[in-house]
Amino acid sequence: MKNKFGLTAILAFVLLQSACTQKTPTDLSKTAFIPNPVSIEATGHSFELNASAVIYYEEGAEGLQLIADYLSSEINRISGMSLKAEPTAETPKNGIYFTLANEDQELASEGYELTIGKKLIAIKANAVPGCFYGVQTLLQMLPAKTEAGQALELASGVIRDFPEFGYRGAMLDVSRHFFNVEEVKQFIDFLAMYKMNALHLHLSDDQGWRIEIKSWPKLTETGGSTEVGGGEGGFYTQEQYAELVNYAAERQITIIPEIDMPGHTNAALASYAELNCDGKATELYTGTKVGFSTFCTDKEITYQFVDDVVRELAALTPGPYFHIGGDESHVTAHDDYVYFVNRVQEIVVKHGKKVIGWDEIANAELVEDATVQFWADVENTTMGVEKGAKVIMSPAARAYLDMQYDSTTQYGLHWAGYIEVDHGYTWNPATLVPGITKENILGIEAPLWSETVTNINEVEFMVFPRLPGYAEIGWTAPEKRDWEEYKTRLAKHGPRFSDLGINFYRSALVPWEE
Ligand code: TNX
Repeated sequence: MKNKFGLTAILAFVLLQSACTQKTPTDLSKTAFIPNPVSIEATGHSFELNASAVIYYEEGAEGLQLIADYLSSEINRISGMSLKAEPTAETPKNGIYFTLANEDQELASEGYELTIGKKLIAIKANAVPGCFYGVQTLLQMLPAKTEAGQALELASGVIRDFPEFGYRGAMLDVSRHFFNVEEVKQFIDFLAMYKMNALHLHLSDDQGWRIEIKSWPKLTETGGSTEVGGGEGGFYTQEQYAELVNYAAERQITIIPEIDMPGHTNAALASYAELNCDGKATELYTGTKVGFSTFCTDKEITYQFVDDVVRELAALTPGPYFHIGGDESHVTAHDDYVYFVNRVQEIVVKHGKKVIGWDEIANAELVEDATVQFWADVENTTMGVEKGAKVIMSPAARAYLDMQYDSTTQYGLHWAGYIEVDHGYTWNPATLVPGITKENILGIEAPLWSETVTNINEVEFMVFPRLPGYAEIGWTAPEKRDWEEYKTRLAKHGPRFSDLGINFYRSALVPWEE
C-alpha cells in the first residue's frame, strides 16, 4: 500500500514537473525540420531553456551580435523571455554560444553545425549566414508561440547542415497589386523561416510603377497611382526601399530589383509621352492582359531613361543582381528586342550589377555572368546555357505560387496547370529540363504574381503551405527528399502557421496536426 502510494506521488510529481516546462521529444531526430538537414545525430538528453540563459557570441567576430540579438528577440516573441546577448572571449559552459571558425570546408559559406548539449547550445559556422540558419533550425525546435515565461525543453544532439543550391528565392509582384512595407517585411520573414536567401521584387509592370526614381518623378506620381482593378496602388520611396533592403539583409536575404522591359511597361509609357514611338502617353491600365506594351527601342531617350533608372536603383541595392525582365514582349519586333536587351545589359554592367532576365533574354547576346530565369521556354533556356549563362529554375507548372491548388481555389490562375502541394514538391531542378544540370543552375525561385491577390492574407493562402517545399527543394539534396515523408513533417508545421496567424491552405493531401 505504502509503496503504491509512493509511486503515485512520484508520478504526480513528474507530471507536475512536466506541466511547468513545454515538453518536446528528447529524440532530436523526431523534430520536423524544414528544410530537411544534411545530418541529425540524436544524443537522448535535453537542454532546458529558461529566462536565465545568456546568448553569447564570439568576441570580435563581425556580424554575430546581430544574430544573437535576432535570436533573443525571436525567443522574446515566442515566450516573453528576455535573454541577454553578450560577447565572450572564451567558450562558455552554459547558455547559447555563436562562433565563427573557418576550418570546416564542407559547411562552406552557408552551412552550420548546431550542437545541443545538456548545458550548452553551440552554433558554429564559417560565416554569418550559417549562424543565422542555425538559429532558424533552433527556432523550429521551439513552439511558434507559448505561454509567457514558460521554460522550454530542447532535445540534445548534433545537426550538420548546408544547402544544395546557393540561390533560394521567391518573387513578389508588387506591381499588379501593391503591397506596403509592412506586408513585404512579413513576406521576408516567411522566407527567413525556411532559410531562403533571395527576394525578387517585380517593381514595374503595365499596371504600376512602384519605386521612386528621383530623376523621373512622374513614374510614381502617375505610374504608381493605380493597380489591377483600379485601386489606389502605391510605391516605395527610396528610403522605404532601403529599409526593406536592410530588413532583408538582417535576415541574410538579398533583394533583387526587377524593372521589366521593353514590354510590361505601360505604367512608364503612361507617365512619360516621350518614351512612346508616337510621342503620346498611353492611358493607365488596370486590367490583366499581358504583352501589349513596349518601349520605343530606337529612340535615344529610352536608353537615357533606362540608364537613370538602373543608376538610381543599383545605388540603393547592395546585392549583386539587377533583373531586367524581358518577358512577353509580344509587340516588340524581334530585332528591336535583341538590340534593346543588348544595350540594357551593358547599362546594368556599367552600374556594377549582374544581369538576370526571364528566359526570353537568351535571344540577345548575353553579357558575361548573365543569368536566365527559366519560367516557360526550354529552347530559350537551353540557348542561354549555350551562351554561357547560369539558370534560375522557376518552372511555371511547378513553382508558380500564383497557380491555383485545384479548381476550387479562390485566388490565382491556372494557365500553367494546378499545383497541389505534392506537385509543387516532387520535382528536381537538376533533372527537370534535359541538358540543364546542376552545374548550370544557381538555384530555384518561386514567383508570386499578383493579378488575383490583393493583400497579405491572400498572399499567405497562395504561399502556404507550398513555400516550405520550395525552400526544401533549394536546400536539401534530392536523395533526402521524399513526398511521403515530407508531408508528415509539413503536417507538424500546421500548428506553427496557426500560431503565427498565417492564413494557409489546408490541403487534404497533408495529415495536418492540430
Ligand atoms: C506570365 S511569368 C508572366 C506574368 C504574369 C504571369 C501570371 C512571366 C515572366 N510573365 O506577367 O503575371 O504569367 O501567372
